Amino acid sequence: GAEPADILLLRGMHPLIERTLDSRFTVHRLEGAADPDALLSKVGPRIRGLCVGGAVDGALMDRLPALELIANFGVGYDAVDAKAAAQRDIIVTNTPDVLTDEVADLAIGLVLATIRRLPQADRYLREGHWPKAPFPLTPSLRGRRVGILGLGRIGRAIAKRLEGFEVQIDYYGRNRQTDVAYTYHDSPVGLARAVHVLIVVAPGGPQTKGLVDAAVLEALGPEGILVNVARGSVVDEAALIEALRTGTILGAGLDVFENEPHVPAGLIAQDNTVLLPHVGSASEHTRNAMAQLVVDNVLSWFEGRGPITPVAETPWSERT
Ligand code: 8YV
Repeated sequence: GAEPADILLLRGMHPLIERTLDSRFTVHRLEGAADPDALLSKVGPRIRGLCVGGAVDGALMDRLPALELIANFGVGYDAVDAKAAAQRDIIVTNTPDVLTDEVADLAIGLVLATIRRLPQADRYLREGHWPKAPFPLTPSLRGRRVGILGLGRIGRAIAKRLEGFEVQIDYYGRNRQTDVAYTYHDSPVGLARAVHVLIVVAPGGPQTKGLVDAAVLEALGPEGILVNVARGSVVDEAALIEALRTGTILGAGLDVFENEPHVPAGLIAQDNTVLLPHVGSASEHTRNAMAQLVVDNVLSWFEGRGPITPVAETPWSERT
């Protein structure tokens, strides 16, 4: 039937996405173009689909007047201005569910790595200290209370895993959830005060910016561990560095940062941090599943069946 739709990629995407799009669509790539701006001016008016793993603002949308779909590789889409998309009748899709268990697994790993100081113990062995003296005793998860900041899909999967660890589970979110037995707190400070380990898994964006601030870290206290697998923006990084430096909290396990891939020297300098390069969903298995869902959204849309996983700001209802 009709000509294949024109799709734009701003950067290289997962090979499954690149391959499938190449076989079904006319794909334009901004990265590596001799003059990306000129390319955008030339093909922009024909672009109907955009696949991204990074920022998309209203200004870019305005250069793509025929754009119908923005397919985001990732469940978090704080870098995509979904309100601007909604105003322009553009659907945004993300990749929920397929990464939930992977990120929850990683969160548990990061909790244990941070509290039992696993990377530090590994370094201790490699540096040859073991024959001279045993590794210093560490804090423990035993008898601790764990708080989840943001009890969404991933937060619930983390809580479910924690049930097996026999720790008490508390949470904070915008609303109390009636179908869970975990203890609800109506503020981040209240949650932090009640727990020893605080796991941040709230979505990013302006609504949660700096939610974990100096007051929350103070409430978490000198035995407290902060773990963040959500977005760097949810934590006030400067306040966190200060809290780690002064012993206001005991340690932090971080998979995300305010200005990735740049990690402040103040975090790297601390021995009581475990720092990961944003790998929550980064297994071959899960990245394949995410890529497949991006592709499925694009195919479904351009075959006239609507998006599979539209975000809340751009709900889909069959237009009649
Ligand atoms: C990233 C993530 O999307 O799903 C999310 O929200 O943070 C990750 O899976 C990934 O780094 C791809 O950009």
